[in-house]
Amino acid sequence: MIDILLFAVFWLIATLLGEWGVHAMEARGLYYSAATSQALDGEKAMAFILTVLVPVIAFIVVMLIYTALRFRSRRSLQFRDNKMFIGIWVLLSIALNILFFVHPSASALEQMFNNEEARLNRHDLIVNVTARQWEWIFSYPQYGIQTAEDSNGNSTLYLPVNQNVRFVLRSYDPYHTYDPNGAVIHDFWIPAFGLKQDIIPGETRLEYVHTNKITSYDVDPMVRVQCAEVCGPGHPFMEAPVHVVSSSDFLKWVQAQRKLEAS
Ligand SMILES: [Cu+2]
Repeated sequence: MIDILLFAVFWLIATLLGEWGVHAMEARGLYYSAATSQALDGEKAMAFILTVLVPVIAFIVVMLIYTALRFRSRRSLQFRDNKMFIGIWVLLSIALNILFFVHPSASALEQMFNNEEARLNRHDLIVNVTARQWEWIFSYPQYGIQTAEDSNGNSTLYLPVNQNVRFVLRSYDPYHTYDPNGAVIHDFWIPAFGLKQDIIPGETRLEYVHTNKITSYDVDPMVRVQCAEVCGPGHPFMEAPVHVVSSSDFLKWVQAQRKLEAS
């Protein structure tokens, strides 16, 4: 009896410490500071799973340490034949898995699809993304920008804040000397956007985000486009900085890009 009480006390302490740690991490952004509403949904889902799992992990770790120290002798208590303990353990594991499948996985996906349908309209910013070995090409058909580049000629992605953005993703190589269609699979990944999508040659894929924070690669390395599918020797360098700016700064950038392309 005293063992169960002691174990309960240790389990409670470990759980409280773990929950405190999860919430401290969550307050600082779990892995990245989310820059789109989709990334925020993902972060919330991750925080929910961690919150539920902390007592389970604490139970296992405390149980391992406690039993190893307390029941070292040969005349130890054995749980091996305790059918009720095994039954409860297996049933709880199945229940937890079903819970996570329904919430947050399926519920968050449904919410994302609903948000997307509700928000999509003809005022969305369209960005055509072309992946080639080994470079990203961003064009803005609504603004007549063919290739968004900085003054050094490197691809950059500029987006206004609080804006619905539709990415049209293609793998194609307009600069290829003999076969523009001889493309390979790439993967469009912006960590801070909670967005990752394979780009298959011959296919056009769409992705949608709603930007909700002014940020850029200059302050956070997670705010960048990174190829996430090994696509040849240049793969690790296939990245481009992202800038989420105010709408007036975005229009200024559009003007500057047009001048750059006209020159
Ligand atoms: Cu690639």
